Amino acid sequence: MEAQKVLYEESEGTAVITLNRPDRLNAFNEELHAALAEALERAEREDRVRALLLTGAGRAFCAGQDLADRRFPTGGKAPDLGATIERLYNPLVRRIRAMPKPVVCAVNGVAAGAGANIALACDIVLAARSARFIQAFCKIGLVPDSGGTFFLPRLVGEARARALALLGTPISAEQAVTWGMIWQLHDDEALLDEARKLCVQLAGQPTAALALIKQALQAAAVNDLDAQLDLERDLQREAGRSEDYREGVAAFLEKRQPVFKGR
Ligand code: T3D
Repeated sequence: MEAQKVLYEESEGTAVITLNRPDRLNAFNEELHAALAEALERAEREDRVRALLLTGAGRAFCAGQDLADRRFPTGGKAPDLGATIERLYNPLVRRIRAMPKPVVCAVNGVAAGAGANIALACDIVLAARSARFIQAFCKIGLVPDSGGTFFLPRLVGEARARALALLGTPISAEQAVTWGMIWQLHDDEALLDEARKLCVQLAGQPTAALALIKQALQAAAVNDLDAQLDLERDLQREAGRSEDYREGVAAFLEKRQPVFKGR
């Protein structure tokens, strides 16, 4: 029987989604894209899921597009990569960014090309000490996609983003933390446990408010201060009407732990 391209498991309010083509370093082919889209849709739909954890099977997180599917005969017609970006990669990045639940990425090994940028699209990124991030596109004559040209300069600054994109130099997990590109690094053996713990923590938080926080931060990338202040007002109005806010204030005043329901 053929192995599933994405593994899906739920526990303690977390959906663990594992890219599962380890022999190809979890490179994306059509099947992996389809399975990942389905897993993300499922995690979004299930009310009991309040945080998502994305990781890879084997020694890599993801090596980007499967280049074996991009072989074209000498003199043959070039593939329309714009079409695959439009149909597969852009919807994936948009889905992660718009996910109304926190998405944690545990980068368990090398993350190259679209694999690196999909990790950076997640809300909180942890990496194994042995992980590397590579903007591999320039090595094969392509442009960083999956939001790389958007996320990178915002995360690490223009100078570093330009060098990373133009040179394709691998960045260690340690360097990525030092530059503020990712949140934390952990020893390889500890990474998944730490990522699961983080997800359990997030799943116990007022997750409806976390969705609004994601919305505000996403909008801040394009808004001016006035527009952002207006948006904060509107989102705070919405948050203030939630059951979780009521519970949060009550628990604080009663000096007890809150029990949030994500509503
Ligand atoms: O096409 C479109 O639709 C547009 C969208 C593009 C998005 C993109 O992501 S473009 C960028 C594609 N990715 C790359 O260019 C990265 C290619 N891979 C590498 O540079 C290296 O493999 C790594 C740096 C990721 C890891 O290096 P290393 O030395 O640890 O492993 P390796 O020996 O190179 O790879 C192990 C195997 O995985 C090897 O196969 P083999 O020899 O054991 O049969 C290698 O060919 C295979 N592999 C790795 N990456 C890919 C891949 N096979 C197909 N596609 C890959 N991307």
